[in-house]
Amino acid sequence: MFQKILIANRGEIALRVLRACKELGIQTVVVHSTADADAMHVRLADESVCIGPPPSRDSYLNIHQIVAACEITGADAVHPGYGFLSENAKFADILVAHNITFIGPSGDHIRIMGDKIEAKRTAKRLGIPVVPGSDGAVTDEKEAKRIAAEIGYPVIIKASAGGGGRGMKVALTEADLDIALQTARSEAGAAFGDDAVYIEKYLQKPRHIEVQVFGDGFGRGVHFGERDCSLQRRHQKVWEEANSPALNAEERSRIGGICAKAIADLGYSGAGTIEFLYENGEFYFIEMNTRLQVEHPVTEAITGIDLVHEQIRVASGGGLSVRQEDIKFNGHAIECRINAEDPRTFTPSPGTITHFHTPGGLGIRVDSGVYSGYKIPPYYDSLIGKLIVHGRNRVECMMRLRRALDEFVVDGIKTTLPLFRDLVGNADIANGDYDIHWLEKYLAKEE
Ligand code: MV4
Repeated sequence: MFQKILIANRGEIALRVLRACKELGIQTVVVHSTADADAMHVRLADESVCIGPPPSRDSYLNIHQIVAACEITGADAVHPGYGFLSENAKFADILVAHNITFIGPSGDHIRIMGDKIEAKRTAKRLGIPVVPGSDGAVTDEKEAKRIAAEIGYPVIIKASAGGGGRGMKVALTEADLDIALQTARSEAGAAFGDDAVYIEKYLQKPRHIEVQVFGDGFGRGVHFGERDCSLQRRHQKVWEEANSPALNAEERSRIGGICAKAIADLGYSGAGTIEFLYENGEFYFIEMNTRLQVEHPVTEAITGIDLVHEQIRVASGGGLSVRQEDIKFNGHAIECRINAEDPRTFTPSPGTITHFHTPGGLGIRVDSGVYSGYKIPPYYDSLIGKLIVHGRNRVECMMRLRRALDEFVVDGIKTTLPLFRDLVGNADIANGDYDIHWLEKYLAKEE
């Protein structure tokens, strides 16, 4: 097991990883920018190293500074959290070259999944169902037309270096295709320095359902069920739940089994998330994330398994603490992302939190790095906390969520709490009847 882990992140996820390290008896080091000297992760860690000025590229993204912080403190492993360097293959490789363990998959697996064409090709080879479309990159307009005619309109053109919704263009008919292809390629070239694009059938009303997987580092793979992340705005998830209200146990076990086998065959190590669009009872792979995700606590709530413990165990060579048959799905969990933002426009609202009071009681978890008197710096993302609620079933979970939202107090700044108080009273949400466009339509109506 590791002696000392360096946490290369900030905010609630840095605290989340700190807690796991403390439980495992592992010493902790955090890094921080000058803007985060008063942050909770700095206060709770055994040691801290200031690695640079506020902008992320000079601090939390500065590989040399982070490697130096490892050398100075004698850390033998790095947990990257999510965002920042968590899916940076070069960072993973550099750590390995310095004899420091990256708590995550190999640089090569990160690289494959970061290239969306390569990721899709790999998924298909491993038996994961993918969205019908081109076999690889498409450059030629004639070829694009041939593929589009074959799969049928509408089609979507995506950047291979994109992901998370960046660099996509929809063509409703053949008349739109040339322009869509040209714009997608030139935008991809400008944004990512790589103009490779691919074509897919455009699914019009899917849900976003993702499967939590783990490779144990010894060629075995397991799944921890799925999360439904359809409630999002501009590709930012707002509300996530497990299980998906759209799936039954048979569908869960079928898609989970396919993913677990793929992870085993790939020889993948650590936590991963395989993202699907789900429409008319079918799953279509879109991307794989090679990190722990923001919404991992809903999976922890229904499985009772600490996913950060598992990440650390696997990275240290100790394998997983559970086999597939030990993983049971109990009840229902919902996560609300509390952002320091206007609840309608989502404009960031940094500043001082004058009063912060979190809800409690059975089935309630709050993961947050803020406190009363904390001043939110304007340099980073606006997530200030996550409310995760668990119940024996979805109805109980929703009742408990409504009550928890009533107890939650965040004064001094605007937050997305009022949006969640509206959503828990909405009939479609109560019925689990929503797709990836539901929230944006709802917000447009409420203007
Ligand atoms: C799609 C799609 C429809 N059809 N692909 C957006 C984020 C990126 N991960 C993939 N995305 C989409 N890919 C096909 N073939 C619709 C989206 C999409 C979306 C996906 C998941 C969650 C929210 C979304 C919002 C708009 C579009």
